[in-house]
Amino acid sequence: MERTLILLKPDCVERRLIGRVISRFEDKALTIVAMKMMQVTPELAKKHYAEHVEKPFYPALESFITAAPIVAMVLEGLDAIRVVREMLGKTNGLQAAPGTIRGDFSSSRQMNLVHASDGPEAASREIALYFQANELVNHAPCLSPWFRASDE
Ligand code: FUP
Repeated sequence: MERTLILLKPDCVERRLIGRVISRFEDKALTIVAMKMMQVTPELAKKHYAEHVEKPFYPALESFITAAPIVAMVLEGLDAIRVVREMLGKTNGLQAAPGTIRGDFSSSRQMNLVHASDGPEAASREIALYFQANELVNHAPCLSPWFRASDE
């Protein structure tokens, strides 16, 4: 099982797309193990986007990600990091394939609705940025036997 950090960004919250995006993850049998609504501070934004802080687009990115509440979530599932990234589609909504979340709802490079960790190291680092260990729930969903075989 893998865990990945998801942010429903300010554009997702303001456009009232929270429910529709979460439904896609539930439909795919990903398990929500943590979720909260919060406001990203400039300090947290700089930690989250540490690799981009020196880039020319960073000030605009920080303004955007701190402009309205977000919903932070941890999703769990087999191969969850790759599966969720593929569900989001390419970073730029104009290039994301139809059928992906960004491809269906975003027409922007910056306002691409959802963040998802891009690898295991990023997932561990990002989950720790947004959640305390005791905020992650451990449970075995009762429908699991109907989503995949026991040896998968
Ligand atoms: P992703 O891994 O898909 O979240 O994308 P990146 O790590 O490449 O970029 C992080 C965020 O910066 C993306 F959500 C989009 C945003 N961005 C801009 O706003 N302008 C740019 O020129 C490039 C990226």
